[in-house]
Amino acid sequence: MVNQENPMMKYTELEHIGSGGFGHVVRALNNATGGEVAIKKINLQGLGRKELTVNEIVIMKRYRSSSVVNYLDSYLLGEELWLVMEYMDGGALSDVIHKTCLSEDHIAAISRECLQGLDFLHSNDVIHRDVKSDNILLRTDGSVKLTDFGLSTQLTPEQSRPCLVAGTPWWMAPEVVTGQPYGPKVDIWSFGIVGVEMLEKEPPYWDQSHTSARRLIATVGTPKLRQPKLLSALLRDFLSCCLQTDEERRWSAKELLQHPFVRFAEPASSLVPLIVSVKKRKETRM
Ligand code: 3AM
Repeated sequence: MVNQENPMMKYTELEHIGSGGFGHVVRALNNATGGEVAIKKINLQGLGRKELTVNEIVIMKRYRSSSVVNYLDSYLLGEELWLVMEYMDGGALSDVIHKTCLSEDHIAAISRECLQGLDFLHSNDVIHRDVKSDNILLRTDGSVKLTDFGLSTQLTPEQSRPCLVAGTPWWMAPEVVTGQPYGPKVDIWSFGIVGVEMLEKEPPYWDQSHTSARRLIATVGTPKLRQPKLLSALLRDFLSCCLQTDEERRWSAKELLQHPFVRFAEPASSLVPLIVSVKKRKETRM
């Protein structure tokens, strides 16, 4: 499944980008092409880490699109797996959310790009299962892409409605936290929570523990917005279509792409000044 060559000959590491429970990510140069890549160095020794990594590679290799971060190569170095993927120079949406204030126009354009990614995955019977602003990456050309497929699942005729509780608690849909069988629309709920993050900088119940957040999601249903009166009626309606407790009434990615909030959104290039300004601010603080 992995490339047998020595990646040290092929790539030159440039800088450490960040770390997570899995290991860390570096920016590197492909010596042959001069192009930049991101290398996720995954420590395979953690609990369940091998399964998550194999899953991530299988899904990334199988599904390529302009709205998902594309897989380039992978290498095994002892207990470390190097996952080489396209480099997203604008960083994560979570960073943009924390460093600036997004306008409704920005939210609409980002939403359309994310929904295109979700529509692509769902049309291929894949559920991402960990949609959150940390897993949405940006590029300074305005592109917005989904990443981190470790928890994603490929639906099959035998397993078309999983019930395994998977994801990050605050973003989980009610049917996930209550252990019901679920479908691709769990990603739409999580995406609705990303909408709340874009407005309020954090998901609902962020100050609560995992357990309390899950209990509140199960009992409260659609979360209340802090200042709904400050939002346009279109944005409020769009979020309510994403955050329907009843899966049947929750819109699909394809339907949401037709919602007027998203349909009349500015092109992705309108996000360039925002992404570039956040990147510059990060660089000057380094
Ligand atoms: O630690 P921060 O949040 O700054 O956004 C990801 C996160 O950054 C970044 O690596 C860190 C650890 O996950 N990251 C992940 N994949 C990336 C990619 N393909 C990436 N940055 C750029 N391109």
